[in-house]
Formats: sequence, structure tokens, C-alpha cells
Amino acid sequence: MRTKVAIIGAGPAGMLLGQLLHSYGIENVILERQTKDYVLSRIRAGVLEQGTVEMLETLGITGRLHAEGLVHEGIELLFGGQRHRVDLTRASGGKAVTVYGQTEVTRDLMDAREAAGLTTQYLAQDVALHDFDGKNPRVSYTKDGLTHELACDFIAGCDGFHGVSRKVLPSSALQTYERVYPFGWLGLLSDTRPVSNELIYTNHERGFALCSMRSPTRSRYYVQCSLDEKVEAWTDDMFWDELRRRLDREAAESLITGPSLEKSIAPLRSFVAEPMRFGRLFLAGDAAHIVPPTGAKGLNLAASDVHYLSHALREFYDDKSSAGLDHYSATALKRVWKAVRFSWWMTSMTHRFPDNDGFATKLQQAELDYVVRSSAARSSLAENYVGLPYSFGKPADGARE
Ligand code: FAS
Ligand code: PHB
Repeated sequence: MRTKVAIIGAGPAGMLLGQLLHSYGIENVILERQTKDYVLSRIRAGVLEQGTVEMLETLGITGRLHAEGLVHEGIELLFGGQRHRVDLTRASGGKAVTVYGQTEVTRDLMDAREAAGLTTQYLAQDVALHDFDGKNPRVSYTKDGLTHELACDFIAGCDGFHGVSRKVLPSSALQTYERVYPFGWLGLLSDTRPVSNELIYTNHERGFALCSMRSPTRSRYYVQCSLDEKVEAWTDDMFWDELRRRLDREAAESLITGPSLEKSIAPLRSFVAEPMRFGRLFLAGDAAHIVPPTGAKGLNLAASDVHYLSHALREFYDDKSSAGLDHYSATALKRVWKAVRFSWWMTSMTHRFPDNDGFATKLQQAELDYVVRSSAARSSLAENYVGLPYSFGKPADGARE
């Protein structure tokens, strides 16, 4: 079997890349080790940057997103028992975010891919990359007990943090940067009316909490927890009691509770692997970088990488130019690191660090107070939260996107 671009992973990065390449007339095949239902069962991101929505709009697949997604023009910061609204739209020059779950984005992309009759091999096991730094890259995998080989021009490693793509690179070829946070997020999904119309990020002495949602009738909540917590030890009632303790009186009293549809603990880390290109292999999304979800950037960074990579591949096939491919890593990383910084900053400002001394706590309070009182600080938070322009990815040397 042969294709132009072999994509490993049917998460948001792989599915979005596959659809964009198809829209450019560039043939591609996706290899996914799980089933479609398993991929859709993972509860992850909830907030889309405007740039991500616009990319999906170019594919003509945003009917459900615009019907069911919730446009949010602000978020609230809760600290010292007071809620402070940050008007994202006013502070970012008119931009907003859309609350629409990653599961739904992936479902829309999967439906579009099936409707176009494109090939996605689910349950593709033992995926292995060959000659990715040579002239005949190819990917082998086993399915239904048979070994298959997919010859291609390029391989897109969209297989997430635990995938094979980054791991096949010689350690001498990669420089990695990492910060592991000393806490996790215990998340709960429930079919209950959200406690607020907008997201509430809380800095409380007991720890961070986040009130989010998926729809007017489905809520998504998180509380910071220690790394040795086990989700089995948390009953729903324990979760609701802990969340209430971290909210202001009004929110605590109006919180609607109900049975959890999903409950899980996610560890938090910042991680970047450089470069994001090695020969004919290009990394995109969590395969190359991880951010703490505090800044709502993970899914949106996957879209950002795919924006640059899809344009570069289109330039290669249409204009016979490899300039975009040659600058992909530098261009993508320029924007990745700004999102890594923002996600680290939002996490540092809102979470309780076990080794925080009085000085660190005072700094947090000063940071929060400055953000809610300074229009300059609010604008900085807002332009990062709604998503920096993709042109921010342009390297200083003016390389093309
Ligand atoms: P993904 O991990 O989504 O997809 C990779 C795909 O590759 C998977 O389907 C996997 O099965 C497949 N794969 C892996 N190895 C393979 C192999 N060897 N062969 C074939 N296929 C293989 N981001 C936010 O913005 N907000 C959040 O609240 C948030 N919460 C999160 C909670 C959790 C528990 C996790 C793990 C992540 C969370 N994220 C959040 C980040 C998340 O949304 C990612 O950024 C997003 O899924 C990135 O998409 P992909 O790069 O496509 O990677
Ligand atoms: C979510 O709804 O899952 C969500 C929203 C915003 C974040 C993180 C997670 O910063």
C-alpha cells in the first residue's frame, strides 16, 4: 500500500491534519492503535481558540459546533472569596473562545473522514517507522493478525505523548525540556446545570479548582489533588464537598450536584521535544509537547502545529517548495513555547504548591490582584487565552509559515 502522508494517531492532531490534507487534495492514511469508540471515550479538552474554530470552518464541518458550542467572551478568577470577571473579548480586541468538547471535535472530524471515504486503520498494532530519515519512508503495522506496510512520502507523528513517533528518534537528535508539577487534577463530568455561565478558575488555600462545562446541561469540574491520590478513593459526594469548599458562597450554594458520568485524575507536566522534524518524520500535538490544562492550550496547540504542517505539505506538493517543511519545526516551536509559558504562568498563579512559603503565596496574591486591576495585564491574559495569531509562529528570520 502507498500514500503521500502516513499519519499515526486518530486524535485531534491526526484527524485534523488528515482532513486538511484531503481538502488540499493530498492523499493520506491514518493508523490508530485503539478503536474509534475508545478514542471518543476519552474526556479531555473543552475550550477551542478562535483560530482552531476557523480552521474547522475551512473544512465545512462546524454545523454542530455552531449549533451546540458555547461562545464565551470572558472567564472569572476567584481568589480571596471574590470573583473577578476578565472580559476576554474586550481585552483581546474582539476575540472569543468556544466551549465545545474535544470528543465532539474528534467525532465531527471522524464523521467527515468517513463521509469522504478516507482510510483510517483502527486497531493498527505494533506500528513501526522505517527509513524516516531516508528517501523511502514507510510504516509497518499488524492488524487482524497480518503485517502490513504503508509506503509514503512523509510520516506525521500525531500519536500523543506515549506514542512511538518521538521515541524512534535517536536521543542525540532530540533536546527535551520538562517541568513536572507536584499535583494533579481530579476531574468529574456530570449531567448537571453548570454553576456559572462562564468558566471559574479558583485559587483557594485548599487548592485550585475549575468550573467548566460541555453544554447548558453538562458540567465539567476539576479540583487540584496530590499526586498520590487514587480516583477510586473519591466518592462523588467527597468531590462535591471539596469543590464547594473551594468556591465563593454564592457558587457553593447554587452548585447543582449529580452522579458522575466520568471521574479521572490527570497528572500535570510541561514538556517540549525539539526539533519537531527529523528527515521525513514530522511531530505534531502531544507527540511533541505537553502543557498543564490550566491555559486550555493542549488541544489548541495540536491544531496550531497542524496549521503549519498542512500549509507546508501543501506548498511542497503544489509549489514544489520545501521551504515550509524546512521551517516547520522553528515556526511551530515559536508558538508552542508561548503557549507553554502561558500555561505555566496560569498554573503558577492559581495552584497551591506544596513547598510554597509565605513569600510565594504573597507573590501569587500580587499576581492575581495585578491581573484583575490592570488593563495591560488583562490584555496579556486575554490575548494568550483566546489564542495568539499563528503569525506569532514566524521565526525572527522571517521564515515563511
Ligand atoms: P492524543 O493523545 O489526543 O491522540 C494521540 C492518538 O494516537 C491516540 O488516539 C492514541 O491512541 C494514538 N496512538 C498512540 N500511540 C500509538 C501507536 N503506537 N500507534 C498508533 N496510534 C497510537 N487539553 C486541554 O486543552 N484542556 C484539557 O482540559 C485537557 N485535559 C486533558 C486530560 C487528560 C487526561 C489528558 C491526557 C490530556 C488533556 N488535555 C487537555 C490535552 C489533550 O487534549 C491533548 O492536548 C490532545 O489530546 C492532543 O491531541 P493529539 O496530539 O492528537 O494527541
Ligand atoms: C475543560 O472544560 O475540560 C477545561 C476548560 C478549561 C481549561 C481546562 C479544561 O483550562
